[in-house]
Amino acid sequence: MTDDEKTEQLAINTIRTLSMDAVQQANSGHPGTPMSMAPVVYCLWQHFLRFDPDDPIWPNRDRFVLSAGHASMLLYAMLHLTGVRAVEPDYEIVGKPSVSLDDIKSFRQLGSRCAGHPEYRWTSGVETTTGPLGQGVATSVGMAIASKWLAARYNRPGFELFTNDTYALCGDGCMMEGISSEAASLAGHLELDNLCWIYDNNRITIEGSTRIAFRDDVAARFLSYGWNVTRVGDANDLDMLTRAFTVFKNTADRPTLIIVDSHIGYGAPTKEGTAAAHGELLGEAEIKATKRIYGWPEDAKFLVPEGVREHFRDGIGKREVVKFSV
Ligand SMILES: Cc1ncc(C[n+]2csc(CCOP(=O)(O)OP(=O)(O)O)c2C)c(N)n1
Ligand SMILES: [Mg+2]
Repeated sequence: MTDDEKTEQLAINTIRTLSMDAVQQANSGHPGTPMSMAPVVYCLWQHFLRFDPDDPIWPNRDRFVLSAGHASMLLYAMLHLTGVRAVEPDYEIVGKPSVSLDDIKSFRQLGSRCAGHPEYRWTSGVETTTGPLGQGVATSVGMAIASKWLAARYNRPGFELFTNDTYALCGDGCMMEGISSEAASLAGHLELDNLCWIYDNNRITIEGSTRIAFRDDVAARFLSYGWNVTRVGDANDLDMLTRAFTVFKNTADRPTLIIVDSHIGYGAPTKEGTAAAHGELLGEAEIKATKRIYGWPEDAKFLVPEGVREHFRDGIGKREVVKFSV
């Protein structure tokens, strides 16, 4: 492994371990999906998302929607590690972090910025409230339409004010909900090439295998809606993830669905791939064993190793973004 690859893994494992520790401390929550989707969100935020942590409300930012709202620690960990700033309700920027380490330590407690599910206008950097499955992906279609409308109305040659993309991360539950079908159908019809959904194809939901209740061929379904469909066979494969996001960026006239195969609770020796990793605590012993597998100090809690925040600052924090004032 090169030094860069080591730092990437360190950053990804920080997202995972913060999520595991927060759920354990809260005595409730959903650790499994943040653990498996950490590389996906890492790759997207660090290498593609045009989003300035210092100014999380500039109008032409890319939107990230966590439609699988139960995996909220994934988003809180990203907001913390990338140093997103808090914004006041009147939309004046203030200097405080949106999510501090203390907020993460008080995950799911009354008044915490890290509520069980992401809340819009409660935690800066959260683009829309999610939790009811299907809702986030549906909202993302509206966001993509809004961006197209603004571009059609205001962009002029050489003055492209609105060029942003919208990404949404969803799971099996979102795909089961009827609202995702309606919204995806409309997105295909409108040829929203500024819209990318990432489907966490882990074949597990709250009650067990998806075999119990769901047998859609999701790829075929989305092809019939007129979407571009691509696959990543392993959620840990950063090269294939990069390729998939690049395919999205290079695709015109249709939205893109990236189907990512993953193992919920990745790394947990007895719970990986099981419904237990969806919404139950891992437990102290399993957490220690998982940390050992990650090469992490097994007794450390809420650890952000040196270099991780700097790594994000040098990636997403430095990306050139074209801004304008309103
Ligand atoms: C409309 C709706 N119905 C039920 C729930 C309760 N619920 C939360 S997560 C979940 C299972 C989701 O499974 P999946 O999307 O596959 O997520 P994963 O377990 O893979 O993280 C359910 C049924 C909900 N949040 N919204
Ligand atoms: Mg699932």
